[in-house]
Amino acid sequence: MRLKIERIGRVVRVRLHRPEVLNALDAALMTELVEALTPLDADPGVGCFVITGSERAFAAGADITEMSGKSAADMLAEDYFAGWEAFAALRTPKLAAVAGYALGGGCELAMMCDMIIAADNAKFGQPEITLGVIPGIGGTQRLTRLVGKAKAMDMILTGRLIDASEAERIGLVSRVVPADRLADEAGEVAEQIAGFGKLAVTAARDCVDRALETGLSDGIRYERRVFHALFATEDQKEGMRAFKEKRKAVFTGK
Ligand code: CO8
Repeated sequence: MRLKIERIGRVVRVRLHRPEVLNALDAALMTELVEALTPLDADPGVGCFVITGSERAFAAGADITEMSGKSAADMLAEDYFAGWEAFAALRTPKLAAVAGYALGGGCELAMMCDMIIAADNAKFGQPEITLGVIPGIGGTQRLTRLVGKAKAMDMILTGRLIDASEAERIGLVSRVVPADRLADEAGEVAEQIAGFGKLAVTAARDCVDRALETGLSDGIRYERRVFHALFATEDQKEGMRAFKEKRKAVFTGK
């Protein structure tokens, strides 16, 4: 087993567990992750995923040992790592809680999540250029959209690692916390998100993601239609009624 999965209420915490290789991401880990999370994604009782690693490494990249012997024909025939798209497409919010190394595919995995919370010892990087290749699980595309061309080129062309405070400054991560607070902070944020109505949460992340793919006026029109549609939900009625009654809303995801 390459994963340790624990469900606490509406939050599912997934710990990558290949300590002997700093959680290097191989095809088996990818398959295990997608197979474990797909049914949970469809479960209305699950409101947030937390993806995490060890204190030393979130993930030190794609598994170089597994990749090194492959030919271009192998890569094409297997469509190597296409399964990560299924992870990115999960609709339940995904929080990456990153301590230690998040390099190459590890940084890309964190960027596939909706938010990254970093421990103060976290290090992010896209060092693929040092191996004679380039990021291949979305790094050239997501990093550029998240932090802009200047920093993306700097990281991808030099392979330089950045620390947590630089990652926060350039907008790659949402929050930085002391390493011994990481699990608690991620758990609290996940619980908060999972406590809101799943329809509204799903709609909100869908609209934010749309901003990375579309022009402003199309994006605003899209947002407005989604906003209108949420008025068909019980959660909207409950949320606004609870506000007027000065009590905490109880969302049902309907
Ligand atoms: N793959 C396989 N094994 C790894 C990896 C990895 N990515 N990273 C570390 N390991 C192994 C090491 O080989 C070592 O094993 P052993 O004890 O048997 O020698 C063990 O983990 C511990 O690592 P180190 O001894 O190197 O630990 P250090 O603390 O000295 O260094 C580092 C930690 C800096 C993280 C170092 O291990 C390192 O540089 N790792 C590689 C980082 C890297 O280059 N990552 C990018 C990989 S390429 C990638 O992600 C491309 C994704 C695109 C694929 C798309 C396909 C379509």
